[in-house]
Amino acid sequence: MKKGRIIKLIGGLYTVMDLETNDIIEAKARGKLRFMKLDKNSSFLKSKTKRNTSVQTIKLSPKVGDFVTYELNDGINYITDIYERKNSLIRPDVSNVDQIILIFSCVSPNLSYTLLDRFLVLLDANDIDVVVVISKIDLVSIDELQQIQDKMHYYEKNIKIKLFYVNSLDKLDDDVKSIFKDKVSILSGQSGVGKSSFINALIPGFSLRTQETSQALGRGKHTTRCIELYQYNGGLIGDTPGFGSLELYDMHIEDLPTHFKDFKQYHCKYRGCMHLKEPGCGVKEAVLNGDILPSRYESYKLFIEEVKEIKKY
Ligand SMILES: Nc1nc2c(ncn2[C@@H]2O[C@H](COP(=O)(O)OP(=O)(O)O)[C@@H](O)[C@H]2O)c(=O)[nH]1
Ligand SMILES: [Mg+2]
Ligand SMILES: [Zn+2]
Repeated sequence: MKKGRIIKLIGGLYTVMDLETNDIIEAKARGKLRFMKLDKNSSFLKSKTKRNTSVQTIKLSPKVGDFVTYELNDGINYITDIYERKNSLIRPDVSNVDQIILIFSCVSPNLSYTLLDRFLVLLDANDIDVVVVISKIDLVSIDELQQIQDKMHYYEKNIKIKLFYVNSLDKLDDDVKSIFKDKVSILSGQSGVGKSSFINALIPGFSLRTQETSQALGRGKHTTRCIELYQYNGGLIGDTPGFGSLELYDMHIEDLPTHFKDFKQYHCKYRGCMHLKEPGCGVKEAVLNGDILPSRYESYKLFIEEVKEIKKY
């Protein structure tokens, strides 16, 4: 039995990288994988909100990112087992992700701090590390860049996120390249922020289709359909069209404050303070003092309303 990792899936055919030899092979999934017995501690159940206490049988298909065993049978490689997943994203459909690289551009489209806050809440809730890359720094003035840097410095300092500034049409610094070392990284961000261009700049000789090239081919905006992991710097990188759903649908309202890490250093009079109308709220005081970025608190209030709205149905 051999061990490998799925790096691509198209039309039921899996591309698997052998863990020992790094050979790339094609494989199919065995039917029995669809009915795996799981106990209550299985990571395959973690994404479900209602956890069952008994042993369960679920329908399971291998997905990109999975560690699997496979064997040759009558000239065809079959995936025989899937190892437990460290984590699992739905859209993009990929597992065992070490970090998400969030790309935001300075302009076209403009950097949306609300979207950044939304990503940070979702990724914190899923316990996935995040690196933020700001692209297209060559398209703004020094003053405009300074404004972005001032605001982003708040995130670096108070949320401890790793931050990089790039121009993907130019050579990238080695410290940007080093963030990918031995890790599985998934790029995410709005369409047009420069995800494909960034990968092209990282990997010499690579040419993923970017918006420019796809418009020239008359294919419109959505150039990246399914996920594929590319080998880079001892790890793997995946380019995605962005997260399918950015709704905070399985979020409990009481959990929302915990995903705003910059709020945690302030003390409130009441335990479980939601930082809204409560008296003696350290967070609201910090907003008034200018210690918390006003847009952070605006995002917080917006997400509270959204979670309330979703819970109504
Ligand atoms: N000037 C400049 N243009 C960029 C940069 N990154 C991407 N672009 C351009 O922005 C457009 C969208 O890039 P693309 O990589 O297709 O974005 P994606 O949709 O996120 O994959 C293309 O026209 C790129 O050439 C950058 O750092 N500087
Ligand atoms: Mg792209
Ligand atoms: Zn409070």
